[in-house]
Amino acid sequence: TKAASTFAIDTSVELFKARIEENLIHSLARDTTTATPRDWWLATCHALNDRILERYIATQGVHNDNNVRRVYYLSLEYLMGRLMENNLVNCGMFEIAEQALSELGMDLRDIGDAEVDMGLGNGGLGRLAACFLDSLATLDYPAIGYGIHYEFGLFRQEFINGRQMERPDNWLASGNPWHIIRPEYQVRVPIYGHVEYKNDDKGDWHPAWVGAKEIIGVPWDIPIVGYGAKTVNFLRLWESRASTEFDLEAFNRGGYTEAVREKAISETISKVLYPNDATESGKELRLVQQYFFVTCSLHDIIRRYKKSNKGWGDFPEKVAMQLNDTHPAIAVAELMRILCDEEKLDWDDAWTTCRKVFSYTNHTLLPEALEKWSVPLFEKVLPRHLQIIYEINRRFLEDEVEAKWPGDGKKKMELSIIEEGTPKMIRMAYLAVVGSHTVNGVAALHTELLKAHLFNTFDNLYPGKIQNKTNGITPRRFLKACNPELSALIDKTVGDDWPTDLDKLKGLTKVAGDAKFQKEFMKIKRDNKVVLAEIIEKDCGIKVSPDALFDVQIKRLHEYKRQHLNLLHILTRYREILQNPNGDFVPRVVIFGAKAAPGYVLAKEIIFAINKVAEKINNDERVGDKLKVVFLPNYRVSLAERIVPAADLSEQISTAGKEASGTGNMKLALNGALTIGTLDGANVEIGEEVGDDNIFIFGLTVGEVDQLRASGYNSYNYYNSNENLKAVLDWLSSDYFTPGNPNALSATRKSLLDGGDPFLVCADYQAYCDAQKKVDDAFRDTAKWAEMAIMNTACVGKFSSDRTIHEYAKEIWDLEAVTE
Ligand code: DL6
Repeated sequence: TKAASTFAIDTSVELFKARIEENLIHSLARDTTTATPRDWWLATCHALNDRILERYIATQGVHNDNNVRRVYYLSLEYLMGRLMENNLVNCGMFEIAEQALSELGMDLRDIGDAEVDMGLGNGGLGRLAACFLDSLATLDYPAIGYGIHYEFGLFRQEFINGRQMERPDNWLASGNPWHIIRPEYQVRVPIYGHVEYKNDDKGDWHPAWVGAKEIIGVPWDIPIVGYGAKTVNFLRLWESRASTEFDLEAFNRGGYTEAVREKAISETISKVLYPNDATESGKELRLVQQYFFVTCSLHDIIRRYKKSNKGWGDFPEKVAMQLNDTHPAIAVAELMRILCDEEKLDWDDAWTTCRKVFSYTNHTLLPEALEKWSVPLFEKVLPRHLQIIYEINRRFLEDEVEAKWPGDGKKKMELSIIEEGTPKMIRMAYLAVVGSHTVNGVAALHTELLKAHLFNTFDNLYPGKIQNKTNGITPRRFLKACNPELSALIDKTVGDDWPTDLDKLKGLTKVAGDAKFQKEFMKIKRDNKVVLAEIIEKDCGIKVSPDALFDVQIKRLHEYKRQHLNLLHILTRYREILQNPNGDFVPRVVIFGAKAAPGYVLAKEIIFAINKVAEKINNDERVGDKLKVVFLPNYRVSLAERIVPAADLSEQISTAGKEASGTGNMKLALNGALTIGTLDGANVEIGEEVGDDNIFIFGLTVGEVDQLRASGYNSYNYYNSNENLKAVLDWLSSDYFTPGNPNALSATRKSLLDGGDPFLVCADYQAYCDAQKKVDDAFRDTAKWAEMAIMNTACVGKFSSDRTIHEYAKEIWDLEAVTE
């Protein structure tokens, strides 16, 4: 076994400089006088990569030689963002690179802007996967992520006249220095076809999947560098290719274009990420994507297992697989197919194996986000898997459900993986629950609600199977790298080991009341606000004052997240300013970042409304600096890294019971923003950690939401009895914000009144406005605000993804760290 420590990371500025120059010439055919920022970025990445790949080889050597147990994270999404800065920080090379580039006349931050985000995810779920990879490598857990090498990631968002336009995200266009193609591990994937029964030598009949089309999966590997660069794991992403370059027959007939058509269809599979964060209703290509990456990954896992092991007995000893939501849940049926049809295990042994390796994370309670596939579609794409799912279901209902509730047909209907109806539907969440040994929610409240509602009967059937694993975020990217000044202040105050031991931040509580520390802390916040103000001016043409309160709501646009509640408060404040132009208002900049799913009409109308209201307010001289509204286009990880360090207030205002956890809430609190939020998702736990005095909680609780609904919610009652609410809603259907076009913004009002207000915006409106007044009062007292902000940074150590990953490793995966 090669000791991983044989390879040291470069530590000298001179050496690194030489590497950059060498790469400019030899990899990019440039010298220092002709290089563009993109060339400098690539040369720096290549220089760093040399070191990373040595560590990668060392880590994989140790893992393979010792035949270690690994966790495989199966996820359709990874929102990685940019990699250069993060890799430099994790390799301990950031200052060296900064110095080397500065001696070469370049600025590290500037060249870093040449890197296009790797945006292969929609939002929280994909970013969580990326944070988990960072923590797994940092904590030396043997882990491999599997997913799809989408040619186009999440769309680029532009605003034209205030409306969202989607543009393709061609993230590979300027080259990618991080991924390595591995054609030797390509996998052949059968799909479509039908099932026939074939006779074996002993006269027994066996199902055989025949007539399938074949596609090829080619893997690309991205090294994942842990903090300290001891361990380098990797993310393996599958690209789909045609199994034959051309249909030769068509080609010979002169049908050149037909011949190429087949190839193009196969390559469509990994072409584009579906841009919905919650739902994807029944699209065949989406099912094909799920199956494609699952079967490629399973075959790869099995190939690796067979290299070092004989038979199947040890498979559950060596392999743990985490299903990130139901998107990879087809893996349960696919592993059964491989074990029974290809490897000839009997059903019971295969099933025992399956249940020992899989575990499943649920990320949502929204009914429309719970994946179901219609049986006819499923049968067309995966005929053999449909049979297997029916058999899993039959045994589950006849053995387990019958044993627990004998003769109870209703329970069987309720728990069946197949939902009756026309057409019948396959409930993927149920398949995942039945096929896994453990199921988890992503925050304490979410897990409680899973057990009380969605999976209540499963919780009775399998007590203890459903666990909580509260989400976390990596403090390397979301504090150390994105907020270097604050990090340096923290190093100076509590020592520099907090990036891997975030509870160390607790030490800051001692200085939270100290005037000198408060001054330093708030000066850094202000400097970060200056940087963000420059971005706002550049991207939106709006000048904002860094002395105003920066009020931030950054997340996907969704009714349940209630950006429109924020809009109603903006309108309320605007009215107050107009009614009392000389009033003493706390200046505010309300900042939004959000993409709407392209087909989500109301979400796009809400974006339009915010942009139009912003335009009016920002140009109203009576308002001046008292209120500015900014919608930054194309919200993405790298933009979040600029917004988060500059935020004063974090908007976490979902309807209670709807946000599974949230992770933006954690990033903002860690960087000293105070939360205004409902008792939803992880807000509850953030409140417990920072204390009631350091958070602004408002609104209906889950219990109150249920009660209100049960008693017959009518938003008109609030509209008719609240003068301000009535005024701002009516304002939206006037032509005040869209002169000459009175109904241009009325979609929001309509959904809140005639549409029944499904997310109780009207019910929470007054409590929200009251809480915003408390925010103003707190912000006026600068020392008090500073103390509260410091307390937030100090008290959110729990939300390091290292804590989350340790819990998964211990309580779900039974995984040991490997350090040679
Ligand atoms: O667990 C990560 C993240 C949570 O923090 C968010 O609260 C939740 O909305 C999000 N869920 C999804 C839904 N996707 N599906 N299905 O992205 O997960």
